[in-house]
Amino acid sequence: MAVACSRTEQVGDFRRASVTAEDELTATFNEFDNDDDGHITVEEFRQAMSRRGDEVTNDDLTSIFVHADGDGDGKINLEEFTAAWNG
Ligand SMILES: [Ca+2]
Ligand SMILES: [Ca+2]
Repeated sequence: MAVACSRTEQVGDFRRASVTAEDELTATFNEFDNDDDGHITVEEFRQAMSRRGDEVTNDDLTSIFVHADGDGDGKINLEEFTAAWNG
């Protein structure tokens, strides 16, 4: 667990953006959710981070999704995204 936590902090740079308001978070979620199906997939997340100029490795993505995917369906919905973003 300690390894997972430190790993998440390492890859947590995307949280640096000063997005705190719920509507801004929703806008960010929609930016990540490329096909607007209400879920962010690993591939959508990778592409969104790339658009922001942050390349993430598969290991990083796995760590982020393990951390953020509360119900374990392999995708991140707005509720999970909000919870993960707020740490
Ligand atoms: Ca999607
Ligand atoms: Ca999920």
